[in-house]
Amino acid sequence: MTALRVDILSLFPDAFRGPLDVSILKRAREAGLLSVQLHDIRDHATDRHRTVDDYPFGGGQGMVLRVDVLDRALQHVQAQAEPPGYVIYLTPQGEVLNDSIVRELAGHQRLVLVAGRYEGVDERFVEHCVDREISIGDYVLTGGELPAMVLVDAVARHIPGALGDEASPHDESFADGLLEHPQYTRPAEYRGWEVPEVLLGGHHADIERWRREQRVARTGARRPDRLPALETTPSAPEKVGIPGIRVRDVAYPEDVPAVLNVLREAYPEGSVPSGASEAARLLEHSPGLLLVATAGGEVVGVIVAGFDGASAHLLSLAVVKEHRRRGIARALVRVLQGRLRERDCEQITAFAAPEDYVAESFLTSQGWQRASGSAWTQRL
Ligand code: 9D3
Repeated sequence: MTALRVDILSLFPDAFRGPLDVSILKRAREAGLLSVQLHDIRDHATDRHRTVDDYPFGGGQGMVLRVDVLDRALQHVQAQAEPPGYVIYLTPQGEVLNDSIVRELAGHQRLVLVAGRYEGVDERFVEHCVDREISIGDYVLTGGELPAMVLVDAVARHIPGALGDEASPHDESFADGLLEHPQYTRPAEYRGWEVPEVLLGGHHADIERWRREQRVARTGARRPDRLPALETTPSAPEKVGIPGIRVRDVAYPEDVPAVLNVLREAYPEGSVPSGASEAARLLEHSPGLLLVATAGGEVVGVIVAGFDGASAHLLSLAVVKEHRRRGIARALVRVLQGRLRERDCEQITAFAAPEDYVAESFLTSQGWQRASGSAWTQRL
C-alpha cells in the first residue's frame, strides 16, 4: 500500500486542524493512506523568549525566520521517519503549483512542508535545506499555511484509493487541458431557467458533441492559455445529413487548386485569390475556418471565414452548379458556426451585393439579419 507521510512545519500548526478533518483528507487519513504531522517551529527556538526571527541584515522592513531555528526543526522532523522527506518551502517566490507538479509530488513517500510567515526565511535555509519552492498563485496571502493545505489536498487526491468510489484523477479536466462542461440536474425548468435542450433528448452522440464544444468554448473564453496545444490537426470529415456529402477542414496544399476552381465558378473574375500564396495567407490567419464540402472525394463546396479573435467575417461561400439546392451551403455555414463558437466568437458578418437576391434569400432563410445595405450579421 502506498501511504504518504506529510510533515508540516509552521508557526501556526493549529491552522491546519480544521481542513484535515473533512472530506477526502479525513477519509485518506482514516484509511491509513495519508498521515499528516504538524510541528511548531517555535518549539525549536533556544532562548527564553522562544524567538524564531530577527531583523534582516542590511536593514529593511519586517523580520526574517532564523536559519538555525528552521534547520533544527527540520532535522527533528527528518529524524522521525524514513526515508527523509522531500522538503518544500511554500513561498510567493516559488514556482506556481500546477497539476503536473502535484502528480510528481504525489509520487514521494514523504513530504516536508515549510510554511513561512513574516517577510521570509533566511536564504541559507532555502539554499541548503529546501528541495523545492512552491507558490499557489500570484496573490498575496498572510502566510504559507493555507498554501501548504492546498498542496496536501491536491496531492492526497492522487494517493491510490484516496478518492474512494469517485472518479480517478486520471481522466480529469486538467489531464487534457480543457475545462469541464456545465452540468445540470432536475428540475429541467426552474423559474424559467431552462436546461439546454440537447441534454434532455438522450442522443448520446449529440450530447458528447455539445459537451466537447462547451469545454472548448469555455477554455477559449476563460483560459485561452490552454488552447494552443489543442487539435491543430484537421478534423475528420463529418457527415452533414446530405447523402454523399462530407464537410472537413481544407487540406493544405492538396485542396488549394480545387478550392480556387470552386470559388472561380461562383465569383466574378478578379475577386478570387489568384494563387496558392494568397490562399495560404488566408489559412494562416484563420486556421480551421476554411472548410470544404466533398462528394466522392471531390471538392464541391467551399466556405471561407476570417476571424480576428473577436468577430468573424464570412468571406466566401460557394457550391458548384451540379450540387446546388441540396443544402450544402447551409451545412457549410452550420459547421463554420460551430468552429466559430469554439473560438468564443459571438457574431459573424457577411456581405451580399445589394441586388444579389439569391444571397439575400439564403441569408434571410438562415436567420441572418440585415445590418446595413449589404452587411448581414448573425449572433452565434
Ligand atoms: C512577495 C511578498 N513579500 C515581499 C516582502 C512579502 C510576503 C507576503 C506574503 C511574504 C510572505 C507572504 C505570505 N505568503 C506565503 O507565505 C505564501 C504564498 C502567497 O502569499 N501566495 C501564494 N502562494 C504562497 S505560498 C506561500
